[in-house]
Amino acid sequence: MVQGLVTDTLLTHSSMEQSLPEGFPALQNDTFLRAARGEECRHVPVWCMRQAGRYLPEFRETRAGQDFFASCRSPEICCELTLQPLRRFPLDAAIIFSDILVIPQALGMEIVMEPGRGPVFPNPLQSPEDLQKLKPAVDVSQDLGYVFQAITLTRHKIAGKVPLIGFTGAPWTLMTYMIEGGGSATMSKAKRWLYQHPAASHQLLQQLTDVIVDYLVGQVAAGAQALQVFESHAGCLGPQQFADFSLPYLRDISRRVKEKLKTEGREEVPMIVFAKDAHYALEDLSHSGYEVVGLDWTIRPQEAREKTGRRVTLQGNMDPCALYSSKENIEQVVKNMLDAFGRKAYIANLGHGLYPDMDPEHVGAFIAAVHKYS
Ligand code: 1CP
Repeated sequence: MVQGLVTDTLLTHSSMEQSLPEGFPALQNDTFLRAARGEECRHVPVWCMRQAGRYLPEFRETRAGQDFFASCRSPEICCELTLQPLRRFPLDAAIIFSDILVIPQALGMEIVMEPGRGPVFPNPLQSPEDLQKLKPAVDVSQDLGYVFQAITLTRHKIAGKVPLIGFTGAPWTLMTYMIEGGGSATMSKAKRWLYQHPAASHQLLQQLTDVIVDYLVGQVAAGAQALQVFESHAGCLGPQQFADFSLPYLRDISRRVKEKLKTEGREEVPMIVFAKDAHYALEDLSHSGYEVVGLDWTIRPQEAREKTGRRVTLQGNMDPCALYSSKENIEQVVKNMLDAFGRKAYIANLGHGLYPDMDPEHVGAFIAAVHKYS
């Protein structure tokens, strides 16, 4: 009886600790953070975009029968899904399980996850008048507090093994989903806005930027040790449209997040910008206030280094589909990649996320090869 009471008290005490964004266990592996800051490292750090994903049988099991956004709203499920890849692989960072579309949701838009099709907005934005339907202001601690709770719980449970990355979608990428109503090959509806309704487009991008800044600061307050901004749909913009509708907001985000963290007396965390297929913007991105620039696989490492100089750390960029090749080939591709990037100011990763049909053993071969050749 007494034993039971003692155990109950201990449990309550430890679960209380895990709900507070303080008293986190000491970090044991800071290789990823050191590389992000351009400091000397013992080895090249490695993580994979979408490492918490459907290619893992344990992920499919945990997610089974659950609505996707219900999973996103459960700190316990997010924590479990985030930790799963760490149990299998010697990764140097974890990324919190969530989704970029939680922001349009917080702005009042309905989203359903259709199996086989992905996220769908039943009522996408059709004309500038529809902007009035969005919530004029988002209180991130109220509307996205469940993400912060997931981060805090996960940072405790990770037990200092590796740093935890928080993330967001960038304004343009979120705008494409809000207008297209889901994935799209051309993004022509969203791009039509840029040409026909530039003022309304800027209004929407600014509104998203304001939410994103608070959201990222909230993630750091909750325990995130680095932040990645996903501009996944940069590729459908040309250089001029990127300069007009993406870059100014990416810059605003890094500047304001850093400023706010400073004002609130919080430690600055490294920020990563991943603008997929935006080769033409690499030089500008290296001046945009992010410590790390993520690369997709369509750019040569040497060219990326030339365009970004020594201003930033580079992250990437193996073609995810190389994981369909033999383990021997994966090793060779990784060795070539490390030789080409060099081992300083570099974080090994894929050029985009893992796909559901990828073999976890080949993911393991990728990670092992980075360790072997670094
Ligand atoms: O049921 C499921 O598990 C659905 C698959 C899935 C997963 C695993 C979706 C739906 N989202 C996620 C998690 C997720 N999404 C993470 C988790 C952390 C990790 O990386 O391990 C992250 C970082 C994201 C970010 C995300 N969501 C992006 C940016 C990254 C990228 O891939 O470019 C984008 C574009 C999305 C939208 C989204 N969410 C899900 C799908 C299938 C899509 C793409 C839809 C489309 O454009 O067609």
